[in-house]
Amino acid sequence: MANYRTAYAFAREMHPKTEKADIQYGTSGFRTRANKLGYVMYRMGLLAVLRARYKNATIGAMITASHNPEHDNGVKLVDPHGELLEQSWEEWATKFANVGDDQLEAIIAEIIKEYNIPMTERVHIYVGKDTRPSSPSLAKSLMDGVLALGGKPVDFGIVTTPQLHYFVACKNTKQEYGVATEEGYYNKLITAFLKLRNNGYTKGNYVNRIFYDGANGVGAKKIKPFIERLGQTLKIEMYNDEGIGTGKLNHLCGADFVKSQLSFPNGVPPEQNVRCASVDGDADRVVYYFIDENGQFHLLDGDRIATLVAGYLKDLLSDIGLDFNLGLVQTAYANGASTEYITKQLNVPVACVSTGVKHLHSKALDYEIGVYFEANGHGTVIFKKSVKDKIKTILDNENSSETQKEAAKRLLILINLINETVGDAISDLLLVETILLAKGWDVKDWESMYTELPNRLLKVTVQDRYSITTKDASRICVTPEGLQAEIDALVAKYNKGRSFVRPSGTEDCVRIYAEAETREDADKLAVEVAKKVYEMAGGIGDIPEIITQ
Ligand code: G16
Repeated sequence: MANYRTAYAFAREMHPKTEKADIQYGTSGFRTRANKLGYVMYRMGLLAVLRARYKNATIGAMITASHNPEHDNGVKLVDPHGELLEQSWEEWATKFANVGDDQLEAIIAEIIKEYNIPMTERVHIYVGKDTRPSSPSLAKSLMDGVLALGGKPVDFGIVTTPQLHYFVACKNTKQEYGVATEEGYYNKLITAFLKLRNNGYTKGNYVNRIFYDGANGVGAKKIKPFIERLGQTLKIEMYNDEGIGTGKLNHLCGADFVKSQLSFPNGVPPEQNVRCASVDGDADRVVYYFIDENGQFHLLDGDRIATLVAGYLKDLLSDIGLDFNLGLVQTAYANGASTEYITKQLNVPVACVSTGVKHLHSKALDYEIGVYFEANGHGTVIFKKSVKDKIKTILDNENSSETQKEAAKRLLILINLINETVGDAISDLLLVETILLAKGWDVKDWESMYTELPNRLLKVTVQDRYSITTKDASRICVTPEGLQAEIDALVAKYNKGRSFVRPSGTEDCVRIYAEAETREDADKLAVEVAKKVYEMAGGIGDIPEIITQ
């Protein structure tokens, strides 16, 4: 009792609620202007301790606003296996953030009663932060909350989001997943990667050289141990590594910029046919791209990574001679051509879920091997323990052929290269490089797997983005009434047209997606739908148009 009374008193004194407007635990935790978040962080520190005690495990808290501009910040909580906070607790997070200072004591008592939470354990909360100038003070607020309820904050300093997820998984598996340190993370990935390259690092059209855009964030800092230790096996040329506080984080660079603007990021030299990769502000997504001999930009996004990975896993499994229930999870943003390729060419079932890693991750758990990727480059692969165990038996079985054993060995190493806890830009990049080398492919070979339908993303600012509600994994707009019928009418004008709209969970805007048979049509459809949203959902500011860089 004394514990949370102290927390309550401390909150009033040190971290009073400063904002009147409610805030919601969205697609990826809380995310807004950094100067509005002090008390929210403190309260998430409290909630993290309660969650850790309830689960009798270490919980993580990552302070980041990922792809958002530098002035924003945010926090997402990480559950015991390294996955995102369970959805039923998101409601508690939202309640905790929005109650008045004088109601905080009551809500702590309510959650303790509801879950019968023992208040004696001294639980650990792992805290990580990105490179935003606001992150240190927000981390301090969060750790104040942890301490106030008698938890023990463990500050990992500046790390990528996937590193923090990895640390939490390591700790809660008693280091079975790996060693819960940065060095442990580097060792695990680098060892696996080098083993997979020990037969050489060039083959066919594959060249062991890439350009890497660090988005002027933590992804630039944390690629350095890889650059040093991979040496000639993969020559990574890094760009966009500006210092902290320069205002350049994600500015005209990074995965989100490249994906949404369909253009080269600032700072990366446009050398013809060189594979380039951009990560986002907390290095949990990656997209590839290149510029061809005609100066044409080509994007290889999360859909392309998903198809490459799923196809390669199928090949390995067929060499091993084992048949597992392999499935792929996408969102409505997945290009229609990728879904068709996966279902028809790869014969892999595809599920479509709402945007947000949490939705994809939990759906992927339905499969023995679940591959999930959002088109924006966020994704990974999850393997059931029974799958890993069965693959190991191939190695031990004297009747297994050399081909079977080789493929089984390779797959087990590949699993160590993959960060199964969450999408990880660096791990995904190393995975892509491994597969391209194995196939002897350059970017053009990779791109030729299927022909993508041209598509366009746009944003519209409206008075209240939550006035847009959707269903069927965001593919149908429910309100404002009549908007879906208007979208349907616009889509019908274009060959292979498809479009949907949804409120962003990370930015104050409505997102528009459109695809069609030609680039011109995809762009036109996107603008027409965006204008409809602007008209019918209370648009503010500029009327949407395509701005090419
Ligand atoms: C977060 C989520 C992603 C989601 C993205 C955009 O990414 O982790 O799953 O796709 O936001 O979400 P929205 O369209 O709702 O703004 P990140 O990389 O920003 O953390």
